[in-house]
Amino acid sequence: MKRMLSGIKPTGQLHLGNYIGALRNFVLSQEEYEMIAFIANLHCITVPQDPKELQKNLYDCVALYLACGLDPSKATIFLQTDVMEHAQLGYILCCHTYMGELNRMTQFKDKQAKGETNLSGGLYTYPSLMAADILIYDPDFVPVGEDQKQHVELCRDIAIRMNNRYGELFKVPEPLIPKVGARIMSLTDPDKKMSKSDETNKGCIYLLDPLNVARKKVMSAVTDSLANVHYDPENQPGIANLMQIMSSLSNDRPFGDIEQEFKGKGYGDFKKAVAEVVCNKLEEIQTRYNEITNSNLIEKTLNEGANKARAIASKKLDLVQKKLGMEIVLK
Ligand code: ATP
Ligand code: LTN
Repeated sequence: MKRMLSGIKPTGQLHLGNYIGALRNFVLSQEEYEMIAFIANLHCITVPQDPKELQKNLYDCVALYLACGLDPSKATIFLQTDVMEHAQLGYILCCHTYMGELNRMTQFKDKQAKGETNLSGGLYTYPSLMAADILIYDPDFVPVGEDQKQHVELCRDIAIRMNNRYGELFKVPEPLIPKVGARIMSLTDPDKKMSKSDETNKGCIYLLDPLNVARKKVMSAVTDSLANVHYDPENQPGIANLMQIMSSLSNDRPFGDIEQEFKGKGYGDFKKAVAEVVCNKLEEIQTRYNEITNSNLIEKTLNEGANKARAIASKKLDLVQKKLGMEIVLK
């Protein structure tokens, strides 16, 4: 069985972009692949966090993994900090990553360009830790949204470099980017990606938003004056974004089919239909979330997940350290 691995940072509340671009695909993949899904709680402290808020986000993130349909009997679900091998391999990979490569990573460059001061060393070297998260499990595929493609490509380069230098160490994984929904845009500014760090909160639909709030956000989404429900991301980015949301949440319904249904109808009718699809999905997720938070499923899932993950990760770390000559091999 082919293996898949991915993670999400609990830096804030999970939103519809995280669901459509990543989480939904983890859930679909668990049927066909051996799915490993972790919570990247080391990555989130690369920027300052309020400890109380982080704790709440962390808990919700695990609960939402399960509420969105990840099944602990099929997928391995765990916290990054429960498998310490990630950080150790992260350091080793950091020593095999060039500063020139890290300088090219857009996530760091964007923050620097915005003039943000006191950026941490952890933020700078984060792609090496992400490479370790992946390579320590030898996955075949890494399902992520568009913004993470560059990091998975760097991970491949590090794997190839180390395989060439030390002999076969790592499988070289492929990023898996969904055809529709890899970059869900903000509802208030369809040129910007839907993001946890949305200052107004109006452009971002959180998975735990009350349904009336989510409905209002969709109804106020920025569109255009062309009055035509047509898939044209360049000239009608707002409408294209709503079509992507509708399509992904209704079993990848074809755009042509959506265009046909709303031919000659106003944007009001279209938005109402999108809001309906979004609210139905949120309601399903939130009902399950409430059941999970009232059970002991989270603790059990994380304990079992960490044990399974540790067994794989410790073998790989051992192999890497041996191949690099870092361990004493008794004669
Ligand atoms: P944010 O920018 O919203 O804080 P992020 O991309 O920095 O989020 P994560 O929350 O860890 O970090 O992302 C988890 C997964 O969700 C990644 O695979 C990422 O590519 C995907 N993702 C994040 N935002 C979107 C979006 N707007 N559309 C599609 N996929 C997304
Ligand atoms: N960098 C990712 C989260 C992440 C990840 C990973 C994704 C950390 N480690 C390994 C896939 C595989 C993000 O910011 N979204």
